Amino acid sequence: MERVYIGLGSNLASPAQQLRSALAAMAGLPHTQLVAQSSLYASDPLGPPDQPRYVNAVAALDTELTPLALLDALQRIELEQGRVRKDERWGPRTLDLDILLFADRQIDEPRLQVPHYHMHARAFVLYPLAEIAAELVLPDGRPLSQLLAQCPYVGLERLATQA
Ligand code: ROI
Repeated sequence: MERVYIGLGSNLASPAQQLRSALAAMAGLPHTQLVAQSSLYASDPLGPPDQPRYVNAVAALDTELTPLALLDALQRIELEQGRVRKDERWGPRTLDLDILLFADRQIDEPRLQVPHYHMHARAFVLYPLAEIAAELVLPDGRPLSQLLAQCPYVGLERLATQA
């Protein structure tokens, strides 16, 4: 089993419900256990500002799937929940499931880069992640606490509703 962290995001079609459905779907993946989930957070959109606020969360899975098999499974969940890939860069989306970390692996393949390129400076990733893995150290040796210290808690709001 390897510990994997998944970033969840949505800003269309009942975002909180999208995340709840995705968490349930991930919990049902073969050879995989959902071991922790953060609170849901409302977050200001990164990218074009003329789109709704996002709801974000992070989940921890233990899995025996390979990274690409897990990626396939997550993309299937995105599609099953109605995701349509649009051309607009950084536009709104019904559901994003990103592999943030896969144990301490560093993966650089055309379909998959891990750690996720943009996780290091995104409050809507780092703060939910810290909720479920405060002591985490990234594959390059940087502690999560160091990334948090450099990433202000701005545009982010922890929601009372539980995932
Ligand atoms: N902005 C926020 N706040 N949350 C996201 O999950 C998110 N995802 C994206 C882009 C469009 C970059 N902006 C986001 O893919």
